[in-house]
Amino acid sequence: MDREEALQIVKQRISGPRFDHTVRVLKTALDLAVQYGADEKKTEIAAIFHDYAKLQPISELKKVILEKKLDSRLLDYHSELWHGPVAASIVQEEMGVHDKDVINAIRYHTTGRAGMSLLEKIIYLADYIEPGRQFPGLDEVRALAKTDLDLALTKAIGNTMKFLIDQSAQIFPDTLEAYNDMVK
Ligand code: DGI
Ligand code: FE
Ligand code: FE
Ligand code: FE
Repeated sequence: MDREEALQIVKQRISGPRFDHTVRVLKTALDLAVQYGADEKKTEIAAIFHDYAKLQPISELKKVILEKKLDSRLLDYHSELWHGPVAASIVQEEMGVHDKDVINAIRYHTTGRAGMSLLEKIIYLADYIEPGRQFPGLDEVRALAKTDLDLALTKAIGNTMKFLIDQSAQIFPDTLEAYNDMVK
């Protein structure tokens, strides 16, 4: 599947601001891929599809998690975490994308996990620093991304955890494990 075809498929499901976000993530991820030596074709497909399930109703996301036997722990955590694993499942089964690394980059783009691949790191970080985002500490992460991918990712995951703790929100185990693995 080429870039234009993938963008057309995604645009049918997530138009408007969410599609614009996807295009910015694509651009940001490709810049990171060039800089850090990741496969550009894989980066393209992962970035374009990462939020494919973002606008699906929670009830539909839940249905896919149950039917496709995705990580059942997700159901005990915030529904915000469900769209990555569901998108990964749909992209694998319906779009014929079978590259494990691409599928994992989509699946773990919200939480991260221990032992992230270069592509997984790039998609997580591109989603966090794309130019349309603005939250505290973002300029520091953007600057770090230009020189040190791992340091930037560590900051991004740490900032996300601080944000969750400030709201007394639950932290999904993969998020914590990603952080612990990065600072090890
Ligand atoms: O889909 P996007 O908005 O582009 O971004 P995303 O998929 O990274 O989702 C970001 C949201 O996910 C943000 O509000 C923080 C939240 N999040 C990330 N890790 C966790 C989490 N929320 C909970 N409750 N627990 C987590 O571990
Ligand atoms: Fe997302
Ligand atoms: Fe993210
Ligand atoms: Fe996103």
